Amino acid sequence: MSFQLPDLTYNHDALEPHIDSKTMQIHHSKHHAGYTSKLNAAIEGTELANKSIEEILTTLDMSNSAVRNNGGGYYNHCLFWEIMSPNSGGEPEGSLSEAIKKSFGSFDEFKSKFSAAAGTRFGSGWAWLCASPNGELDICSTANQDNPLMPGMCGGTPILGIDVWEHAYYLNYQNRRPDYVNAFFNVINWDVVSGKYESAIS
Ligand code: MN3
Repeated sequence: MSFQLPDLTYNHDALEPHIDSKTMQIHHSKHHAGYTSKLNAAIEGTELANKSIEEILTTLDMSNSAVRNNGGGYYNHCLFWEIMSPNSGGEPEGSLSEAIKKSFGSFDEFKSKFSAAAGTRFGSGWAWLCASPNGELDICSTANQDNPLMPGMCGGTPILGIDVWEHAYYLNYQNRRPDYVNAFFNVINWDVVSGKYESAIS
């Protein structure tokens, strides 16, 4: 079995002006495709070849840098494409909205903390919103292509993540990472994130 690069469910230009078409095209068809093929090469013929990506990451030998970097890159980008869509943004509803209020005080407070995590990650990495089985939410960030599923990371199930590698925003935003993070909030598909929250706590 090998991992496949997932198709985007929207066009490359669908997230404009927040994320530009050229960035989406290169990010998906070059970067994510590269992680996918390198992950497949790294697990071929090993005991990892028949495992799900979640199993691979939660039981990862962190010294296996090929699987750590490319398995993380594969999983992280799959989640990233999924939690964005055109005509979205705004705020979540229902139980996720309640959980955000309970864990952070308000949506604005959550946005501020998440943006700070994304803005202060030095170099390349990701910021995450994670859910614990008891319903609590937490924000963290990871370096490179690490993620919360890996041993020793911040823990919980990632339900929202933002890629803050320069390849995710540099064509349009150059050094202005905070502007990119702010724009990201206009393309978050909260229905998808809410679905991930429900799955993580049930
Ligand atoms: Mn990326």
